[in-house]
Amino acid sequence: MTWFTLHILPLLWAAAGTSTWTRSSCSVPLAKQSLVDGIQVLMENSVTSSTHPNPSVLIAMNLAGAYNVEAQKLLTDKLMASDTADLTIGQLALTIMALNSSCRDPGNKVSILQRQMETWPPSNTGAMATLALTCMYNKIPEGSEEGYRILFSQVLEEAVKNISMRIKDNGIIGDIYSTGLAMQALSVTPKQPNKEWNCQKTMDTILTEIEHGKFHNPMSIAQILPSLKGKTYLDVPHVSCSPGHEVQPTLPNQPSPVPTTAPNITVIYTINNQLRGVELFFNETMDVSVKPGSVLLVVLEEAQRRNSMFKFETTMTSWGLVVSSINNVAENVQERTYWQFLSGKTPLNEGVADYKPSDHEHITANFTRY
Ligand code: B12
Repeated sequence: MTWFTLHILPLLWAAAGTSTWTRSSCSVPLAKQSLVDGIQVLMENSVTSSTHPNPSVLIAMNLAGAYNVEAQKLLTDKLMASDTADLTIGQLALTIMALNSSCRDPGNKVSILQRQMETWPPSNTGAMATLALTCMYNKIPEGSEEGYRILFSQVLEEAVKNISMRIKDNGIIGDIYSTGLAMQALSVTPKQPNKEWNCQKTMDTILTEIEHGKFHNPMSIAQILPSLKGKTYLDVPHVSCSPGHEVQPTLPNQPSPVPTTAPNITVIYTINNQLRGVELFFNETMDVSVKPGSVLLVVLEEAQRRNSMFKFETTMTSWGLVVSSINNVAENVQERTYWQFLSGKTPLNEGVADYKPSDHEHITANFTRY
């Protein structure tokens, strides 16, 4: 995605700029506040000493005002200690931003990032790019060469146009998991969206999705929470780090899942590779029986258990487990190949550890390019 942003944003963010259009304002209604508290607590409690430190979670926690101070400290310390050699350029940029949001000095991480950026081919689309461009646009000093401002203005306009095209009638921008960052972008950009944007409608639809349990993955929460709190990544330099209001909200008890005696469901699972090497072409299908409510990962495990051709490998990322290889055919960043998951012909909008297939659903893992 927007590597561009992820790198320059931590270096160049600035105070929110002057707006040249009237944006619609929005906020979480009081009656729905507990929903937002609920997902924040869920996100904060995902931070443990054994989990991989996620900088986006720390940024969200600090922008929202952390409840769990221990988790905040643990995450800050882990990110502080992280070895830059283990991080991609985007992860390094997010780590620097996260440390800044905790009022910690990222030290030599910034110069390492700067050096990496010199040989990094930027691609600049999407919400993060809009945030970074806005940040830089707001920093262009008065009296600097006009061409510079015009250039930024044009690129920003293009980026905002791309986001505007994705605004749906129910307020969702792209899909529910891209809406958080898109909201941030539209709420700071000096450029008017090409399509009218009703922020409250977006917020209300997202709150309904939260009510339906669609935001349980900590990373999905980290990307939506700032917008629900009226914050954006451009607010990071203004975060106050003095101890404050860390009182955990009292939340209604979550109903614990009742053990089910319902019969198993059948998921039709296909693995398909038509991309790599003649000897590796395959298209295999298996009916897999699992407990109702199982996530797709359980289907994959059961398929692997029954037939070695369905063997797969996973890699841990900020969003959780990615299926990186099936039947010895592995994703490859240089070749831009990956295993895409579909239900019927529709790509899934969640990963295998979150998506719950229904009875007789046909899931395909298709090796393809992005
Ligand atoms: C780029 C991207 C991809 C690329 C990543 C390859 C690469 N080297 O760049 C590709 C095309 C491979 C990809 C695949 C998928 N993606 Co994707 N992806 C993104 C995107 C646009 C940016 C991620 C990024 O670069 N972050 C910045 C870097 C610095 O952070 P990072 O943590 O190092 O990034 C890594 C993870 O994000 C990981 N990743 C990317 N997508 C996904 C999806 C899942 C489920 C997991 C666990 C990890 C993961 O790959 C990145 C590079 O290693 C995000 C959008 C977003 N809002 O985050 C969607 C996003 C994370 N992807 C999403 C989805 C659904 C998928 C797929 C499941 C789609 C599908 N139908 O198959 C698959 C994964 C399938 C699998 N094999 O397990 C959703 C996740 C929503 C959710 N609730 O889980 C997002 C939020 C898009 C959206 N709005 O719907 N993705």
